[in-house]
Amino acid sequence: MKKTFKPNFLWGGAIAANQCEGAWNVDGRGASVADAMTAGTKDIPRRITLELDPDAYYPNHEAIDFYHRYKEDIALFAEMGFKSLRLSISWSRIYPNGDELVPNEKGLQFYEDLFKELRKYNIEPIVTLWHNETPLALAKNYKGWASREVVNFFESYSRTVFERYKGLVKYWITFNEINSLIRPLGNWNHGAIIHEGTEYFIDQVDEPNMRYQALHNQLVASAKAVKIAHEVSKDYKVGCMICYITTYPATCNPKDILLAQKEDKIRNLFCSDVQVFGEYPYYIKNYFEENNISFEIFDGDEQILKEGTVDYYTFSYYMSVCIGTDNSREKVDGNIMGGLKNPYLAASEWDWQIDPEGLRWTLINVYDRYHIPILISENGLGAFDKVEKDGSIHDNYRIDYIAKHIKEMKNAVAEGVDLFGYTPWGCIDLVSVSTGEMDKRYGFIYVDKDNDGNGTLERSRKDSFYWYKKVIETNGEEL
Ligand code: BGP
Repeated sequence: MKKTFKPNFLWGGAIAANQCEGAWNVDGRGASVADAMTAGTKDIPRRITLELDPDAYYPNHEAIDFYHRYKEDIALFAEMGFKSLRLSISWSRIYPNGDELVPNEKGLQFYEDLFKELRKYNIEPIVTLWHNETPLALAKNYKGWASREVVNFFESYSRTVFERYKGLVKYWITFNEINSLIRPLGNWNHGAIIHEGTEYFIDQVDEPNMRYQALHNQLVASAKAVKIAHEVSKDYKVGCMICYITTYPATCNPKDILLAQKEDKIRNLFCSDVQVFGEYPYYIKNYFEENNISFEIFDGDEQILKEGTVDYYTFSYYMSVCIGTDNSREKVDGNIMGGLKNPYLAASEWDWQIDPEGLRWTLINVYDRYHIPILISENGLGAFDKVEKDGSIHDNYRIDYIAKHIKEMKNAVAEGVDLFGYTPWGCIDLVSVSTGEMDKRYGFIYVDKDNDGNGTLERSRKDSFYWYKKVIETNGEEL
């Protein structure tokens, strides 16, 4: 019998509050760390400014104004036949400074209305509690996630939303790409940590011990959130979310094989090992020792990690890299971390290597390890789009990218991987994290806005919109 996607497969798309909502200071919302990042491009790095620079442009402040236009956007998702939408709650809409005792009702009401709107169309919300946006005040007053108090604030925030949205939400994800803190790049938008001397997002001053303290605190906060969710409702399912950048050995030299295996564990598997198995894996202890990394594990933390293991696994997948011992080989950049160039692969205009078969490899690798249901919570191609005179957008490159990835998902499912959903990233154009651009577009829906903030914000359907609609209609049979 031919194996294919489950009949109730969660086809959909993914967005994040800070990259689409805008309305950054509306209805009582406080600023988040994302609001302190200026616009950039592939060649001009984003700056981090604790105080607003009146001469700079901050693309997240307005983003695509999803806050005011969500009904129109959800209607378009429904037209494509979405069964799910992965989206996030902006913490600073609920607790503007992060440390208040009472939540902001207007923020809570916004998400209630939003979830109800999704339910109207039978779109299942998959809600990320934290997607790269800690309240800015926690960065300024508490050293961000390096401070233990932030774990308590996050606990109140998660309890508030779990209680409020009972009956409206079933699937939760705790932290987006939690493994980002294994790299200095994660300091700001993941750790809410800034050191004197940091100016640019891509080149941050780093204190590894503090960064790993922040990561530990997030792992504990994630486990606490899982526990609370399960206490609040037995219907809640909570997942982890990993930025998986698949690591191939650059050659068949055993030294490369060993190095690639090690990197795969440190970069990709360590955090989910904690979140799925409930404890720090053996190899990370060696890694900490070798790299003189130390941080505080508080009384009771180990128990919390054990009790707060996730129900399902999710990951973002955009690309793969090669890992090898020969440093003279050509390097490539990547999402949160790069590696060596793979001569067999083409790359996007932002140099992310395109590797659909790597998605199959990764699905199998992860399922072999964890044996729990998997959802691909991000995947997609950031590309420039050209609007024709008649308003049409022929994004066949995007169709080609996604079709090839879905084909490999299907191959993994045929092998027996328990995949229950696919939410490609930026199903509507939104602000890029790495560069702050609008022109790095992922959407099936085009938004008329440019890198400098000009445009009508009008939405229109790209060719991929009609194509993806067919994919969903045929449950992935017609690609
Ligand atoms: C992931 C983030 C997303 C998204 C995506 C694409 O790392 O979880 O928020 O932005 O990458 O990255 P970019 O926006 O830099 O193209």
